[in-house]
Amino acid sequence: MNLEKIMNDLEKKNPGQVEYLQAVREVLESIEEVYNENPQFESANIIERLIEPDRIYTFKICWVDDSGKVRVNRAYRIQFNNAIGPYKGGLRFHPSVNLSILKFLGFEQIFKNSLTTLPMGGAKGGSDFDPKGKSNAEIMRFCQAFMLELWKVIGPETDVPAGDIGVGGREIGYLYGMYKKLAGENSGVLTGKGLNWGGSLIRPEATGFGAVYFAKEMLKTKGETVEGKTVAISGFGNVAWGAAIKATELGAKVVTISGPDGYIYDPAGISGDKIEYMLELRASNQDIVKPYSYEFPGTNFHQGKHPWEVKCDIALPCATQNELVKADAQNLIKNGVICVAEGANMPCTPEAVELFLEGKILFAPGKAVNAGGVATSGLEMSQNAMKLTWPIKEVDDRLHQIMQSIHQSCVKYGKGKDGYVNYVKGANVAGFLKVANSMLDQGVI
Ligand code: NDP
Ligand code: 2IT
Repeated sequence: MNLEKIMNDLEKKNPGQVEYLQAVREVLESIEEVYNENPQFESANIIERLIEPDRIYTFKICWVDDSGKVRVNRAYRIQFNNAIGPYKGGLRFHPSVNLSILKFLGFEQIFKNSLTTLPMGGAKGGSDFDPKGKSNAEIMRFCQAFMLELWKVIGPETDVPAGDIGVGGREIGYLYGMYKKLAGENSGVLTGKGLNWGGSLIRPEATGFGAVYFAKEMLKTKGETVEGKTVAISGFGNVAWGAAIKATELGAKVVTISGPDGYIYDPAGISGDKIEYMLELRASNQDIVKPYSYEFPGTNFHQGKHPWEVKCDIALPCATQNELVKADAQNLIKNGVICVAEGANMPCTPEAVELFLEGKILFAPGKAVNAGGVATSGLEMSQNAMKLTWPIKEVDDRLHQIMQSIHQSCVKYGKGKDGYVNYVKGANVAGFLKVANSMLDQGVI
């Protein structure tokens, strides 16, 4: 593999798409060795076929705000690769959304979904719509307008969207309602649905639960447990709150959460009623982080700072891409961090990842750690297809098993001669091999 040539060509074709280029480089560096050992991949030009999405839909969303003003947003759906199953991946509503961010997410999703053991291809979509400060009625009108376009290109056997940043249960409800009306069928085309209308138990908390299950497996390789550990978490969204609940349940103390404007440090631990309080604020679209520091005495809000300056044993970045930079990694290492598990997609910059790997810290990438979310989406699809609802225990047991299986795959392909597991390499190689071999089996299409 001529990695630099591939990257140069990709950059020429996709100028300025920094996040996308970052995600591709990471995967190619990891798989270079296994790729070179298997000349059949090169003969079938697998890399070039993998780094070009199958198709990208771009569309305009027009909607009317509460003051009667007509607003216009840009939206996308990227169907990246369906070698192992229908396209599958979330929708992100955030003002930063652009083609580079969605391509990086769609590309990562191919390998993540491959790791889950379930038959799902990779996709991502979303819009530069900013849900912050919008009324419930505005959110509904936007979601309906979004689906007026999207419904034409999705379906339960073709492409199954879900949530991501800015898209949770409420948005999935509005999107699903409109899909059903337009398509005239009720086959569960979105995942993350409400429990009364086809959703799966555990899906809302699955990404965070799965991340903690994965961290538990990582710690086990060092004879350690989650119990008694201090945990720093960033964000307080879908992923972060599930992780906070599960880490607390397993006996750890969660001491931070964050938003874009800073973080909260709560030395007494963020659990129980405190999580309930934040979920209530979140449900009514209110700011969470600052009010928390007023509500609970003994806690501090650190304006403009990252939580990674706090001493912790386990760090779970659960907010957004490239939020944990080199200086943060240096702080964490200096303070004796044992395990860094990415709850978000690509939250650590390449420089930060390099420091963790050099320092032989237990470090695992989002595509392995947060795969429990999409895996449980896959379980929701299975339940919809069977017209059944599994009890909590069944879904949770399956999620647990899937996270253990992903961990085993990472160890299988990432363990070095010195015994240190490079989870980045392990996840990328395991995810890649299944997809590449499926592409070989199915010919040039
Ligand atoms: P949410 O929108 O529910 O939460 C995102 C959280 O991150 C919010 O607390 C938000 O704060 C905070 N945040 C956003 N931007 C920044 C920033 N620049 N700096 C600090 N904090 C920020 O999203 P999710 O929890 O769903 O997603 C979080 C991450 O997890 C993303 O990377 C996503 O791709 C990934 N992921 C999500 C899955 C899912 O099932 N939802 C599955 C797998 C991965 P505020 O609300 O104040 O803006
Ligand atoms: O990044 C992700 O894996 C998600 N946002 C969840 C995707 C899904 O289809 O459940």
